[in-house]
Amino acid sequence: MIDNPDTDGIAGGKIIVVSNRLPFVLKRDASGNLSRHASAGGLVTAVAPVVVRNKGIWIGWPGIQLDNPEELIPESDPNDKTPTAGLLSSQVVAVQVEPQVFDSYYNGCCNRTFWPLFHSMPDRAVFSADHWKSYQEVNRMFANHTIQSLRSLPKTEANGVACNTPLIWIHDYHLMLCANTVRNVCDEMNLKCKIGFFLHIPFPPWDIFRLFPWADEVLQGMLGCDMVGFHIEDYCLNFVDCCQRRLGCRVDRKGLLVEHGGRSVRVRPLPIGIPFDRFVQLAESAPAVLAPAPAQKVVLGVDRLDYTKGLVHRLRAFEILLQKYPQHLEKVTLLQISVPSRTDVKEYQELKEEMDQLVGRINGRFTTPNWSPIRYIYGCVSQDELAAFYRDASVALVTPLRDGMNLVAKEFVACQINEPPGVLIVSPFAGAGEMMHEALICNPYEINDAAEVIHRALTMPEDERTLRMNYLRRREKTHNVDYWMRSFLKAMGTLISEDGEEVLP
Ligand code: GDG
Repeated sequence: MIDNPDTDGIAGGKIIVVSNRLPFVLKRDASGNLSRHASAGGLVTAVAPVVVRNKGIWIGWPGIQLDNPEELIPESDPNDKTPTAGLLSSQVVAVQVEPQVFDSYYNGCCNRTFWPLFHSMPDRAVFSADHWKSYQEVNRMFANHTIQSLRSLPKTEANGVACNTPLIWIHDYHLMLCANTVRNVCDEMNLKCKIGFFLHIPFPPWDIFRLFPWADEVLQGMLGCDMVGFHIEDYCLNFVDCCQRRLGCRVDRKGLLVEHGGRSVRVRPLPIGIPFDRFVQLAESAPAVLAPAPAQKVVLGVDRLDYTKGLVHRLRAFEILLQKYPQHLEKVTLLQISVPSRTDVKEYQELKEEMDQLVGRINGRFTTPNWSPIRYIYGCVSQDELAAFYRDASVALVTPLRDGMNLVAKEFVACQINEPPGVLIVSPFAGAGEMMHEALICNPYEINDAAEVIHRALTMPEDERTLRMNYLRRREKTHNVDYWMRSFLKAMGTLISEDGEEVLP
């Protein structure tokens, strides 16, 4: 397979990426001027450079209300070092949505319905016909922009021939209806395209999914694609199962295929990776920020402040550890970084309150004149600081109650460049727990056992730590974010081989 710098192996066609957010955030200064601000994350790191090189298009919400639809998006700064450097404003389509509709779509349907439901927490899910109407409307808007972009692409020499077919890649639970609309319009207008979708969160089992009152439409929306990708096989099987039971589709569980509307839709596990080498470089150059006293150990947690991440359970487990194993008193600190998230949503405000109280209670219980058990950062740290934390921590606690993949587990192992290395603890309910077998696996609901696992990590012999970490690092280095991108193109049948042939999915 080639890594052609001109085409990235995309067989002749252009790529159009569609995601809720653009790969950068727009901000307006006091004089009203707009500027771009980097947004981190696997999607941007992997996909933005491909869109730049391929002269593709990115469609998304810009993060603010523009003055009018014609207001120009600024070009990227010539000194820009982020993955979106060189992404021309002509390659960016900013989707503008009326604030009230956006709120109902985003804070309502996306974050109060799909997010808890797809993380198998139905008690937290709100089912509202108004939110659903906004979701449909916003998905239609994204689909219309996608069709306009498709029509604006220059005609290729052999228009309509498979190798020149444009590729549309839609992302995540915000846009599950988009593909079907795009496909229907393309069929009517005889426009050729291939459509792929990737879900970054889990796809729930049938018994949970069926609770959603408009479940048919969600499945039909996704089945507008040629290929639907998930992080792991379990989510693929859940999706296939739901298509069969809800829509009566013929399915092939082994081959992961769903027959729908006379087409065969491929379903594929495509576990996301990280820019491994970039994290290694950061870890090599980042100055130390933790200045622990000799023989002090840091147990690290890094998460958006989200109820799926198991933060309350984690703090309770740490409290039990200190109570049961007093040898860790004054020797071990839990450093928890909690990035503010979805602060407009009630559940998130309540979680913040609960965490504040719990940290206060545990610190009040154990703190001595020279030591506090928990250092709690409610905010965001820089990439350099994050890499230094990952590098210098003895243990990383990645214990979500449910998580599509979890990139923190992967970033931690990439940054573990010191000898002897630390220990990763990961929940089996994260996609990462499915594949990072050499980590210590810990059920976050069982807080007594979780305390035992943390103790085991803190007392693990050096040779065992090294052995486990070597395996973990080797896998993440190979299965990095570029590998993920290539796997997606291959699954779409759009990756060309060295002899110029398309690589069949
Ligand atoms: C969704 C799915 C899936 C965190 N704190 C800081 C910071 N971060 C960065 C981490 C990491 C990212 O945020 C978090 O990624 P996760 O994967 O852990 O979680 P979600 O945000 O929930 O992502 C998830 C992912 O999509 C990709 O498909 O793995 O399952 O839920 O990259 O480094 N970055 C900086 N400062 C911080 O304080 N700079």
